[in-house]
Amino acid sequence: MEALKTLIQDMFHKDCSACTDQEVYEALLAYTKKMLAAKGYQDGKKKIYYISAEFLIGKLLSNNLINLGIYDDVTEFLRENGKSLAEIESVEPEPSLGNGGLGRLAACFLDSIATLGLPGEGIGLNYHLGLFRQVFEDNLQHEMPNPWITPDSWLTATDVTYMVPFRGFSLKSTMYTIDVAGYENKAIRLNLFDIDLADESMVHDGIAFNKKDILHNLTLFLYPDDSDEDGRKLRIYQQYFMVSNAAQRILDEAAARGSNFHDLADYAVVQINDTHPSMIIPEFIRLLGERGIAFEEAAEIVSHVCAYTNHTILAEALEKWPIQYLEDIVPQLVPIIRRLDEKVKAKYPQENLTIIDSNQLVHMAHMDIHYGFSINGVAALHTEILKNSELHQFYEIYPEKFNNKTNGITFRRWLMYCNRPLAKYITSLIGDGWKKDAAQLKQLFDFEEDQEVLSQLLAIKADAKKNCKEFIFENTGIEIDENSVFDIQIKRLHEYKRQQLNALYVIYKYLEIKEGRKPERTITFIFGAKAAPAYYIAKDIIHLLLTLETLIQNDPEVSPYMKLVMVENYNVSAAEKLIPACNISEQISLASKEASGTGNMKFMLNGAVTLGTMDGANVEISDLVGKENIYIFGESSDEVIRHYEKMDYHSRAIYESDADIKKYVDFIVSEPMLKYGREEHLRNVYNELLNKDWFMTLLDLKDYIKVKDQAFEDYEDRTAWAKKMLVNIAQAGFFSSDRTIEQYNKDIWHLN
Ligand code: 4GP
Repeated sequence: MEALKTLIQDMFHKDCSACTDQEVYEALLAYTKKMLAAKGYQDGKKKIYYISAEFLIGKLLSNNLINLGIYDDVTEFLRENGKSLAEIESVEPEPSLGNGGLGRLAACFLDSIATLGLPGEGIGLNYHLGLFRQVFEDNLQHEMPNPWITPDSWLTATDVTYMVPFRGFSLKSTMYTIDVAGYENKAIRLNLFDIDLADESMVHDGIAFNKKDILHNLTLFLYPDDSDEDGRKLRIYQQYFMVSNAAQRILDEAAARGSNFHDLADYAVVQINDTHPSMIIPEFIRLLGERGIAFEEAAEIVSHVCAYTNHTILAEALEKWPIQYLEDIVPQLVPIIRRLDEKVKAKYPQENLTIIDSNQLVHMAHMDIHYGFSINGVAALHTEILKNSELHQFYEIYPEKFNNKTNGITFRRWLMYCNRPLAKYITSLIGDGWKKDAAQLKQLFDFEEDQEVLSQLLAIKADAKKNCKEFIFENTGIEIDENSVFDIQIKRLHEYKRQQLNALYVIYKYLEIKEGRKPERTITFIFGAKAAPAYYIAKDIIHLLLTLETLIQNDPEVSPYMKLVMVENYNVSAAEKLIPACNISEQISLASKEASGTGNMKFMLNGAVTLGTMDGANVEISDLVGKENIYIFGESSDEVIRHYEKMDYHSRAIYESDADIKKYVDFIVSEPMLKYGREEHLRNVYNELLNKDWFMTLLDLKDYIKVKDQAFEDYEDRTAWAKKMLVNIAQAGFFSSDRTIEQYNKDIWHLN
């Protein structure tokens, strides 16, 4: 630590102990950046470019210290100087460059690519104000800008710049880099492109701004409101800016490594993360044209470079842009897309395979599938659904392109960092081979009957809950009982994820307590979720949850037995505090709708037991841990798909035929709720459940209540519960993103 000591002296002319937390943070930042740069970057002839609209990287300081192998030394050095790393970390702003699973997956993947020593980089945009910062006021969500770029940040400006042409003007870009450390390995880069004239001062009244002022607004926000035409067009500006920069950089780098472009596929592979980067396909063809390669060959080259990952079957995410928008914004791409479409139509005239449909909409995913060489889903069930229903027509013509890559998470952040006591304890039992070879966690099975180990697992969980209690108090002002069961649902707010189902359970429990049936142990229901600003019903569901929070808090008959807390501005840092403390992990999406989920994996790894539907990666979790170590409820995905096909699901019929369900749903707009909530918002949720309920909440409600009650009952047998925890941890190895990335490399990327 001598070097750090000297650096602090040089920077601030005083000892560490005399520095402020801000100063120590700045010194650690400089120190870590230097160490990362000194390690150099992974190199190789062929490189993976992971292009994504989101990279939800979280705070980086501790993670980098861990991956550099100096976390313990630095912690000790700080302690000697009267400082705590936890406090210094609170100075670090969290970049809000992502929305949810898609973005966090991209961040885990970068960690694993670096750790496995693969040549690669991430490419995205440098959003100055992130997604948004969530603020609760009057039990409603408000959105505020979420700035994160400070003079001392992980971003380093580079001299890489490109010109990106739009109709009527061009924009100059600058590339910024964030180094992502591999665990005990070199770093790779996350490259974020930006415009030079981004003007944060144009933002007013929360997150409103002039959507037409592209010269100044292009990189202000991730996912700007697309409820009007200007918003949708802004998204196209952003997407093209991202992929044109990416394509120019990839061609430059390939050329520098010796490519003549005809052999581009030997130098570069592009993973298109969801459909936001799809325009890279025509952009490559355009740029190859400028470099003397004719259309037919260029299309062929690109088809060997680009691979596409689908992250959801929800129509809203399978983007379809009016061709007129592309004419208005990137006219240079339109003749290329038309030619790509003509080639497809010449071979496959069916309407459901076209790139440009009869309504003049460009189907981005269709372009990816026709002109990419691989398409993968993100969990076994999801890939089967893609093959058998959602994208069946493509599977019929390109069966060889389809493959599954079940998601994973980096154990460096999601265990070694966020739950150090558990990580240490595991190492004391089985050594530290699991840090690089997660399958070794299975060795924990040797301790399944060991009472001492089981009680240690419970003790570590109890400590994590104490810490979490403090975090929750700081965040919400509510004091929770650390001995209560922590039941946690943290994820984007979306009707398909069914936070409303969980809310109906809370109502059921509230009414039970009111009627004198008290739970054996206090329950703490914990939520964290942001709703997209223009997704009104999602915001109404947040209002429902916050209203329940207030109602319970103000009801002395109920609050000793249950609490509901909704964490404000849920983000990666909050997840790191909540996940180690969780007892029951809520993964309750409507079967068939959650592509994979990755929160489910994080919870399992930290010894929570899943309560979920047979959806996404829950299916694989269930196969691994066995039915005794997971709580499964609800209709199967096959049945759900059949309901959609037959259009025979009517929530109102369930409501009318079941007095209990009616009672819970009616409670949403009852007098006690209206005392704390706003009728308009609560009634929206009520009406939605009764008249539409597109994600079949009421279908699964009874079974959910039954199985959840069973989980709470089982929790009381502490030894049996500890065994469930152990089995979940022992089987979590499969969900390491190192395993996922090895599979991407073996089946798709072929690096090294
Ligand atoms: C998410 C899916 O909803 C989630 O199931 C999956 O685990 C994650 O991608 C990573 O593959 N999708 C999104 C999105 O976040 O915006 O479509």
